[in-house]
Amino acid sequence: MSTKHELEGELSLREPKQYLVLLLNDDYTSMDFVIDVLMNIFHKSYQEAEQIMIDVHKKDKGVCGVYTYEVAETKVMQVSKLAREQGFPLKATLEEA
Ligand code: TYC
Repeated sequence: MSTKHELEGELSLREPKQYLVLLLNDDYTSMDFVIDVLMNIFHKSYQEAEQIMIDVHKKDKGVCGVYTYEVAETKVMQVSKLAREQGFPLKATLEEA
């Protein structure tokens, strides 16, 4: 019989670490642009995207997905690039899951 600790050790050898991508609220990015970002970069449905956007707007940040480091980092950069191109200050960050 393996202990919980041993099982966690085995899992960490097999599975890559996971990272949360968090979207941050600001006063200038339009709600429609945030919904577009969530649909196009994070592959959310319109309904999910609208709910996440409202959550971030009210609570200042919110999770838009959980990915391996490289994928999470790419999403953060895609958000910055698209926001910069459209003149919005929208930012996303990474957090270890
Ligand atoms: N607070 C923004 C507004 O009122 C909307 C917004 C929501 C901006 C989520 C960023 O991550 C964000 N227009």
